Amino acid sequence: MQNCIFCKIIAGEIPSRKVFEDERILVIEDVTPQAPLHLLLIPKKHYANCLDMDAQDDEVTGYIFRKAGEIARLKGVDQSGFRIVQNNGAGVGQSVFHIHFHLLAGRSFSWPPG
Ligand code: DGP
Repeated sequence: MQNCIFCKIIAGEIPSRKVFEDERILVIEDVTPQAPLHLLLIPKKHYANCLDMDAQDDEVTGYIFRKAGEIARLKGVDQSGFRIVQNNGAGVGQSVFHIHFHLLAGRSFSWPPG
């Protein structure tokens, strides 16, 4: 999608620090990390957020969660714990309207989230 920063990163038009990539998803380091480990798991297909998904998108979200677990293990945060966050709407902090999942780890986290 034109003017989507994550589509441009996926297309290689904007550089990123890549952690994993395959035909379905891209995993990169967040440019403004909020924890010692802060990754973004991004489906390559553009949709804004949960509100924009249809049935054919069901599979990729399960895939992302499984990959998040694999990456957490590889990064050594599986035992200490990690948080997955996905914002839907500007009112709760979504700033990039191409769905993505934050994987955060490496510090203590409070609940409820702020
Ligand atoms: P959200 O607020 O949930 O939409 O998260 C968007 C995240 O994307 C935010 O943590 C900052 C990150 N981000 C924005 N622009 C870029 C970029 O150009 N490169 C990378 N790696 N991350 C970006």
